Amino acid sequence: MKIITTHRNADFDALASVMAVKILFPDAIPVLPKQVNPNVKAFLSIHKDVFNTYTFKDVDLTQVEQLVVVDTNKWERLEGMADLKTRSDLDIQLWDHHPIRGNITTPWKVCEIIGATITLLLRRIKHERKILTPIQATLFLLGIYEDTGNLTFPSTTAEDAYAAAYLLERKADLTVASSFLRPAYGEKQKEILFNMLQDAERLRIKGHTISISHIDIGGHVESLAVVIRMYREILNVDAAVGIFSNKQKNTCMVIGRSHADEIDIGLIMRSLGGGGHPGAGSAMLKNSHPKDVRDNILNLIQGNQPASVQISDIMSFPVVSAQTNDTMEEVALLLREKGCTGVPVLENNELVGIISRRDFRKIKKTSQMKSPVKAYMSRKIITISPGKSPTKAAQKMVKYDVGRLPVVENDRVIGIVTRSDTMLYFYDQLPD
Ligand SMILES: [Mn+2]
Repeated sequence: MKIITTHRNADFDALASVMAVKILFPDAIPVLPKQVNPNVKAFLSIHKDVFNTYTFKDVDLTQVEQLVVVDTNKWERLEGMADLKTRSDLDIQLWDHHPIRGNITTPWKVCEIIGATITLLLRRIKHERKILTPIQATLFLLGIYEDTGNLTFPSTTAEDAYAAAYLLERKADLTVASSFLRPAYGEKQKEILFNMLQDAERLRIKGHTISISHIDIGGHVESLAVVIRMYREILNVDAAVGIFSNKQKNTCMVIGRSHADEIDIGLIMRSLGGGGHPGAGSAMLKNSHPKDVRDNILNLIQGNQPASVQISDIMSFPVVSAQTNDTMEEVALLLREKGCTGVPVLENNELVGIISRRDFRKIKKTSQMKSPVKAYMSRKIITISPGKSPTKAAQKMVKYDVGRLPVVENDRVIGIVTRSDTMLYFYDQLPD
């Protein structure tokens, strides 16, 4: 007899992987732990007839010759399989995507670090040209989406995304899938937000409003970043920090968000050993008392110098510029030669406009290329000073819908910062 099993509190990746093995080995018996996570339970209650499963009590373990384990590599995470652990004649197959090696040892394994175990199984299913029903495709898609946070977790690989595309081709139903995926903001998150709002501490530091709350969550809760975002919005403060302690483990998860340039959350979180970018970040602290964590954060905000990285660090200079009487032809050459998409236009060293590639669309006849740049340039000049932060530059670009900001100091253009400069800065700041 051949059985397939997975970890306790089976999630969609676990159930999907069990069912995928069943497609590869139709005579194998799927054995699920009694405890499965609530969404999987809801899914199974509707799909019971399609996905027939058993518990370890339904099978005579002494008859088992082959054991296929999916989505875990640890004996202690299986239910009712202890007797098999010591059987030397047992043939074990392992399919898993966890980076930390466990104690289920077998030469027959497919273990790779990838977004979801089901992706590894789909590789085999595709190779063997097995046919999937839309319902199977839907379950497998749920496995990928749940384990990769809808393909957003850093652990997601290109192969996970290709596998998702393959399942959509096989008619996976997105309406069904999304109704079973855990909503980012559920009952638990609502309760935490409500408690945080009730005892939110509201402070004013260096002209900015800041709210900070501590709450003991006693375990792992997902989507806390969503809770903090709502918390900041509801309290309408410049920056918000949540300290989520776990008394049993003696840990504190700190998550922050900021809309103020002068409060760089990423910088603060890096000081605490975490990471992030100026607008959002988090840190995990061990053996810290929430009260000390709070004091520490407030100290960091107090002493937080203006943004650590300033526009002067990311701007380009010297500035390539055009003069108002230059012809459009000359400017076109200049842009091509310097590889820029736009330049400031000066008159007597004073900034009077901006000309960009887009402005060339206004030209209808070739003769117009002889016209001076001042006829086509944009006179809407949005500038920034060198001491401001990249966040501020990004905000201005979005607000005024411009792709470049001349950097002005004492009425002189000393540099230029473009959309791609600010984007590069933010991409560098993303945590691994
Ligand atoms: Mn998994």
